[in-house]
Amino acid sequence: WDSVQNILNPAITNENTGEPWLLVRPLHITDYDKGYLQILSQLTTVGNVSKTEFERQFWNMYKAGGYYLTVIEDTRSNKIIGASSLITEFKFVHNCGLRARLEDVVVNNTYRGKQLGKLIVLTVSLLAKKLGCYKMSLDCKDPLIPFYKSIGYKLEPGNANFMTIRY
Ligand code: 16G
Repeated sequence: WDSVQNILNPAITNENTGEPWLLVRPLHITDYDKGYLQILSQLTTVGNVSKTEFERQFWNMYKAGGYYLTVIEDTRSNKIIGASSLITEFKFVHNCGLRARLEDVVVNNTYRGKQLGKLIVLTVSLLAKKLGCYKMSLDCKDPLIPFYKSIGYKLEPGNANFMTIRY
């Protein structure tokens, strides 16, 4: 996580938010107590995840490598108020390239309208670029398409199909 901090630090200053009490930083294992999962539950089903399960999964991600989970903390309340994840994958294609996925982007609904979504997505997008990823992709609900378009993501003609199989 230190290396992530080093990459992020020049680009992310508190001035970016215009509200110096808002801090953009990597997820920390103690963020279970700062409401990280409550924030994610504004995006989708989280389920009943105990602190032990959270910590085990945190270390699974740490050991696997390639997970850059980023949060915004309101340091006045010590609560996580936004999140965004960059996940990287090694590939053989694109000259043994590195591919990035944007996942689990959410900003607490009481903090919306402050461009924090943009800030946190641009943060991890910049990180993906610095890591040398050849592309970053995401899937989202239809109403969010204009938001992602506004920060440079494009629907790829003939290649914009998102398919899933659920288990
Ligand atoms: C959105 C999210 C994805 C998240 C999913 C949850 C972004 C860019 N995309 O697609 O990361 O995991 O919603 O929905 O944040 P699900 O529970 O239906 O998979």
